[in-house]
Amino acid sequence: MSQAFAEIGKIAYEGPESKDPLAFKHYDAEEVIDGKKMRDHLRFAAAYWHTMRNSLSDPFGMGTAQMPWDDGSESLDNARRRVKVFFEFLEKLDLEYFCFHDRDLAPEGSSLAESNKNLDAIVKTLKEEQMRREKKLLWGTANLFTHPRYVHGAATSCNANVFAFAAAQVKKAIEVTHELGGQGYTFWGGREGYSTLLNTNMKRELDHLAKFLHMAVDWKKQIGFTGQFYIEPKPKEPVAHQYDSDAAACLNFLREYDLRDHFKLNIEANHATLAGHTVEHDLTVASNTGALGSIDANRGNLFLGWDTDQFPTDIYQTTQIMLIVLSMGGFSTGGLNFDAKRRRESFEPIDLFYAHIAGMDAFARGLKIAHAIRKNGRLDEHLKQRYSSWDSGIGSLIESNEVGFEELATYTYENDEPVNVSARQEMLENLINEFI
Ligand code: XUL
Ligand code: CO
Repeated sequence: MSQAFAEIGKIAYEGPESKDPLAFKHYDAEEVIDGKKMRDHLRFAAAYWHTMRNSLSDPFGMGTAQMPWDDGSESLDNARRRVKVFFEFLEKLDLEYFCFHDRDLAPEGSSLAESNKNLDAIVKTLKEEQMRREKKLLWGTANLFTHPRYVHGAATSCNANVFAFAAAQVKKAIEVTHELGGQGYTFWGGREGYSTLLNTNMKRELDHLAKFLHMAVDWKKQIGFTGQFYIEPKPKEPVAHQYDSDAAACLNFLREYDLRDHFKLNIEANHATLAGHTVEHDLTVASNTGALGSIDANRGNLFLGWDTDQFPTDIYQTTQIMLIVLSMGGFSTGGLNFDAKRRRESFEPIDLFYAHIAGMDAFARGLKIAHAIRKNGRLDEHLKQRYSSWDSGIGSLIESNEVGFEELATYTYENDEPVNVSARQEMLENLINEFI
């Protein structure tokens, strides 16, 4: 097959002075920052569902994306062609990783057996392309939300037969992820939640979800898959109340059901903001307990109340994200997956390149800025100073469990009213701006 993006060559790093929109201005994969190549800090992945399968439709209008390589059919030939186009794309952008849902890759058949056969056929091509182009699978997942059978959810469905079907589908998706050398597997609870409590036994549904995940852990062990399992929080959409609403809710669920050791979180920026948090909030909640595994890199829109999945081009946000990633010592199995789509108005194939270049450059800058802030040390020093009352005296006695209410009452009787110091928020925001 001739190239799908014949007029586009390999995207090169040309530096900040370049005016070429098809060049990297900041992402220099081989540049070493803090002892590690940029590519290894950032571990960029493309999302198959957005890159190859998103027609850019919205609730009011049909798809606009031009995909000259796609004949719109559900044939296996068409599915194979897409895989080849995808790997050409990864190669030209020097994207090392990718992620997929089972049903993005291959058409759903009229039975599970047929669906699995379709999947096997496409995975064969994918594996060949993966070897040939030296690409890696960051994580795989199963689509448990598009088909009408999942109308009431999958693992949390009121219908036990649907639970069984979902289990069979996930079993296969984990096997395929394993076969492709996947470094992780993500559970995003697409319809695991409810619209009204009038018809919902929440406790029973959550028990079932936990059972489902325990079965997945068992299966993973049985087949020897050593990749990391992730849960991806999202508070709403498609249903009004999704159970895995944010990082804290997921961690609570995992602990309650004795699953914490087997899962980390895949935090998506736009999901955090839908939950009413900043992305750095959810990343910090996860990272505090060693559970920050991977990131779905995108951003939301202040003026639209849904998951707009925009490309992450806000340098302020990429800086904040990279500050957290650097302070946890970097990714191990995870990375930055562009779970992002072009605007419906950006419908030409070349926009796929512009969009990913924009996201990669924004994260490269975020990485450089975050590293400079850390190296400079003033932000860290301020944080250290702010909590210095805990480093000696009464603070250290509290932290080392040497005092209780009685001693603290005596201490307070004997001392004056506490004196507070300003939090200096604006000064610190300006400090960040100094580096941007
Ligand atoms: C949906 C979403 C998913 C997951 C994978 O909002 O983010 O694409 O990342 O199922
Ligand atoms: Co996502």
